[in-house]
Amino acid sequence: MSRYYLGLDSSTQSLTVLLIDAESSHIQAEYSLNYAQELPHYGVSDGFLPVEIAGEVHAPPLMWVEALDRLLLKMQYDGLPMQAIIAVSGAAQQHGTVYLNSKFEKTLKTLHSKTALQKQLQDCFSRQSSPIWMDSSSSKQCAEINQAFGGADEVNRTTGSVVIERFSGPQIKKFADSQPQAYKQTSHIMLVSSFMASLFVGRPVGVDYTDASGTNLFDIAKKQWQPEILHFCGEQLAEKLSAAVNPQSLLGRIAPYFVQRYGFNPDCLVLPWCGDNPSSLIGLGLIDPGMTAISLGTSDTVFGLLKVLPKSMSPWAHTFIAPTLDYMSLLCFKNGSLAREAIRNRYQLSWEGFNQQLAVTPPGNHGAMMLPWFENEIVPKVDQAGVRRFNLDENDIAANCRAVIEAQMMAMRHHAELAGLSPTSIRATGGASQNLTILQIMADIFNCPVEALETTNGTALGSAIRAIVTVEKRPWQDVVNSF
Ligand code: ADP
Ligand code: XUL
Repeated sequence: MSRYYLGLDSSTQSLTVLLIDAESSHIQAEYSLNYAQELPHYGVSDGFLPVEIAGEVHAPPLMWVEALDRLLLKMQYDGLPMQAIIAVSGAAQQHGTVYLNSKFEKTLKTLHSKTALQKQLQDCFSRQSSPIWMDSSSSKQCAEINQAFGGADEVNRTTGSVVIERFSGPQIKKFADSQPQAYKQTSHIMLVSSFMASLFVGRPVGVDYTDASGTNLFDIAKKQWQPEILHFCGEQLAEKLSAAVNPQSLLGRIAPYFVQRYGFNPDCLVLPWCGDNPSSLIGLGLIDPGMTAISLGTSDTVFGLLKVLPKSMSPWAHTFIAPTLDYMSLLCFKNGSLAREAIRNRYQLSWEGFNQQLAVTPPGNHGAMMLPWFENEIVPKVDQAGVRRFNLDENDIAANCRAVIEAQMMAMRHHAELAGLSPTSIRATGGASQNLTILQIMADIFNCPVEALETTNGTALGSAIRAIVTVEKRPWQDVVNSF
């Protein structure tokens, strides 16, 4: 008999939902809603509002709520077995913060099933828009936190990351400092993940450990908020955030709103939501150290599981708590596909032509090297963009094509090792992972096997897997392998 689980992914540009059958280990249904296309009345493009003040990137939280209602309606309309869903879980874009007033708790408790969720919640926000992970406007607060807590290395050791603009702590401090009145009227501060989980369970819930580790406010060794940093970032912040929750716990049963409106079973269980990167760690099956994901997207990211915290924390990596309650390390390289494209375009090549150039140069490129920093780089921090060539003639097309790829792969390997990751097998995703010539260079430089995965929904799948593991008390290995 089928055992259904729902996994959601509230990402920057869209909401995705997967209906999974744990019995057959199949994805039964998949829906996705793009905010810009399907909810144009919120005025977002690419998932965020037009940027009015440099560095401030916000999104309207009601849009995420309406997207949820719309997707569930589609599922019900298509006759999916809502009544048979055992548990619901999800993951969301990390770091973004949602600010709610005192009406929120009561409204959630008394939701009417005849009125759309976003209509009932519209008066519940003490801040109408949410700063998201693309916001880089909190440099002042980052400097203040660093100064108060012994500098970047010290905060990194405790919270898993150096203080960084997009993380929730500096963002909350910026709101508390610049809009003290509105901050005072805020009863609950949530991350996108805990906000979405609260809707499902019909009461405000705390941030889960995985997403709490993307705030600069959480002690990742003790798995609890760091009280001094909380106090420094905002008055009564501990109360506004409430205690962090274990991602493998059950929050309770689904709110009556979803039972009456969409036909969920009143016994359907709700789990906490995670950060999207920790969730895709599971969705990609990376539950053993050594298994590493490399996503070759607009930017390149490298992440993998850590069983223990590294002795010295890399200043470039983010260390998060994983859904398995191990740790994970994540590195984000800004010069990814755009750097590869810049070289390809410089010599007017197609990807096929680019690959032919790679094929005529040997590994090691006769010692020719490039530092391909077309834009300011995050890992390592480079504030003066510019391509640096060593022993490399700009007119040598083949050597330049190989140099950009070898440079990226060597940087990824080097920084992965500094972050405590020792890749023994790599799962490659993202647009450029369809390029097998590039993946061969990755395999050569990391000296390990590389598999290309087709994973548009690894994040939502990771959440459904976490729900199955938690509810059915099955080993991670067993559930992950079955998918
Ligand atoms: P996003 O980060 O927006 O999700 P994607 O993972 O979709 O990005 O990757 C998009 C990128 O993939 C494009 O910028 C393009 O450079 C790259 N790409 C697509 N096809 C190839 C290819 N055959 N070889 C190398 N790169 C490719
Ligand atoms: C990770 C990060 C992004 C967001 C959006 O630190 O900022 O990957 O989670 O997906």
